[in-house]
Amino acid sequence: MSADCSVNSNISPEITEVQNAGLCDVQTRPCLKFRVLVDPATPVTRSDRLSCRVTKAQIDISTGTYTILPATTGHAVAEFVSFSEVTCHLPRDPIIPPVTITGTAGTPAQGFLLSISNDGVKFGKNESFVTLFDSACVDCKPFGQCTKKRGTCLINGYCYEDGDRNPANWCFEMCDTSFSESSWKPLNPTPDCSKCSGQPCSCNKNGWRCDCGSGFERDNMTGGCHDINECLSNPCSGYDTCLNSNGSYQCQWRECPPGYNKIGSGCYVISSSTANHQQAIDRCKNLGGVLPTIERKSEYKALVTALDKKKEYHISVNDMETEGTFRYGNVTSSGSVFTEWLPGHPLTGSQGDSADCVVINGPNAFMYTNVRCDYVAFYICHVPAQRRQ
Ligand SMILES: [Ca+2]
Ligand SMILES: [Ca+2]
Repeated sequence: MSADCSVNSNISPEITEVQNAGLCDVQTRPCLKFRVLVDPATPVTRSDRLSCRVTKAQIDISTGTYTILPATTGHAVAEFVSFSEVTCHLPRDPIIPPVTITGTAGTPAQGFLLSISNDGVKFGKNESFVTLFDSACVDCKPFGQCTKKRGTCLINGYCYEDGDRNPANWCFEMCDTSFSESSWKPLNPTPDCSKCSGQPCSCNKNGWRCDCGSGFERDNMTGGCHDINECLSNPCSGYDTCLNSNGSYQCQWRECPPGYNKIGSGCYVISSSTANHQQAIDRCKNLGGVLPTIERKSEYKALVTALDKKKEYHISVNDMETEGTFRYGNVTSSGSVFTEWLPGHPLTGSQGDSADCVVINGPNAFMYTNVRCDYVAFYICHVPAQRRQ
């Protein structure tokens, strides 16, 4: 062996002191590392092979003693701090505060024996003892002398303070030390679903939570349920009216579009303003309709009962295309056109040449009167009524 610094690898560092007398409360820090001081006579070497050896010890809090578990010995990461100081990493903390509790039993206190090696083979003779514990229900002194604190619960190996709820069964079980320090006191809560708008609620770790069903959505501010207004997304077809309701909606069947009235077998708007023939066509188009096509006398009779006998109304009949041949404005093929002409109408000759439109003439018993197309009158708009499927 040459006289270089590798000589030190043959020395096994002896621990003289452990951080905080070997005690670590998981309530104050994670307890994943311990600093240990080493006798300067057996110095630590900065080397890849520097390692800590860790052996688990089981602590019995009923007697305040520990039992070494030899089969658990293993090497752990060691960090070189100085020739007389090392940080040893411990196995992942076995003492988990009961936040992420599972069915697995915990332990409120856990011991470890530590020793150090410069070469990963030869370890110091003095093994040091460290104790990890949860001060929520355990008090510990060095060397695993742990006792349970009175007035706390230790259930399935986890600590709880008086009044704590079971995180896995929040609404129904509680640590009540006047009932038991080692088991849950069953609670008999009344579910509080008052803000859920009639929807059910269930328990989670924050208490009662609304289970908003279909047709409802959760209010992020209050946690309550409120009705979804489905009508805002226009779910109904045709002229149907959407009626929102609590948790649902309905489409109410309607024969005529909004603004139109059912008269006879059609849907009509009777104007309250006047226009010439083309303006009347345009205004009806804006209302989704057309000037009316009246095919049967029964329809004509029904319609005129809704009209004012002091007014005249544009309808679609005209002879713009062929003088003397009257057609519906929105029908190109000629066919039988129902007419109820005022005597002397339709106009003929030069009068007929300039009079190509027709109004229903209220003062003259609602008979068809041939007028110029720029004649200003009231008008009627029409859409077919919707047939129930
Ligand atoms: Ca609704
Ligand atoms: Ca004409």
